[in-house]
Amino acid sequence: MKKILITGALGQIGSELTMKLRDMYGSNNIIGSGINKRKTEVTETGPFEIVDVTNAKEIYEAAKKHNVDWIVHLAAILSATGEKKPELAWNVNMNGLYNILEVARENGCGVFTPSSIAAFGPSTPKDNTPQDTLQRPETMYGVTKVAGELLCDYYFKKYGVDTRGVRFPGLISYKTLPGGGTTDYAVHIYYEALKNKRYTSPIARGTYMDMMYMPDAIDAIINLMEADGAKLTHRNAFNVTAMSFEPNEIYNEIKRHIPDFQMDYDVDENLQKIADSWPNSLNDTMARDEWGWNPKYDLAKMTQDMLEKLKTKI
Ligand code: VAH
Repeated sequence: MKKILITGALGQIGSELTMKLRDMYGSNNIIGSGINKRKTEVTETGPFEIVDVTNAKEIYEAAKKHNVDWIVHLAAILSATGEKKPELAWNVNMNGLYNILEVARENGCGVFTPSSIAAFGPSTPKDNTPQDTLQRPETMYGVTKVAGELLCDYYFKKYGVDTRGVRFPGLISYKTLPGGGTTDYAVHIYYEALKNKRYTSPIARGTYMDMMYMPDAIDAIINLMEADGAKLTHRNAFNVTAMSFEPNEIYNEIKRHIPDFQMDYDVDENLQKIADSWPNSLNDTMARDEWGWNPKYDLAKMTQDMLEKLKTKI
């Protein structure tokens, strides 16, 4: 039976992944952790540890106490916050990952940690971006993601640590708000459409970015972790995507459900500079071929579900 330690378990991905894995493997086998603790279903339905990933001892003690065989490492500083606080982003994203990999090496654990479309930069082919291509990101977040991919591959090749990851696009969900991302607009627009029937987009019309609904992201993590490692040619990290859209397209899809919804633009130049440096659309053929990646939600199906679920939440 898998015993899994999840860092960043109170975050946008962690809060949903922890509950899904507890349903699958039993609550006591899924240990949530975070830099602090607040009362949520994650802290109340199974083991939870206070872990600051920049403190190797805290990671080691949590991994040893629960005798885990996998670490899902989600704690990170995202792109927009990373540009405001680059030193913090380097410390959490790089030193935190190094600590996780060292604990995994010493304890024989596997490690899943996500990369991002942010691992690509302005010189990367923008459309149908290949799995193996130029990666020269110009954000601190992107630098930590490329370096993180290389570090995870190093630990696999040099020490045999079973490291796996995916390059996530923008993730959209209704349970836990994202924090500090460039793609957060694609979550906030749903809340504002329901609450105020108005939204001002910080991202310019025509700015395409890859996106994915959280249920598909959770399936990607679980399916890659469950995949037969012997059949993986790539490891860190797989391109995965479900859709690519620009603000006017998500606005029009929401408008199909809320006809008097209005949107205007007040472009945030810092966010726009980051968004412009990322691909328009990824090629995720390798993930489909090597471990059966197959997303279920497109923009229409996601919008239907997001609005339905948020109506009961707001
Ligand atoms: C961010 N949501 O905006 C994250 C993600 C692809 C973007 O890495 O920073």
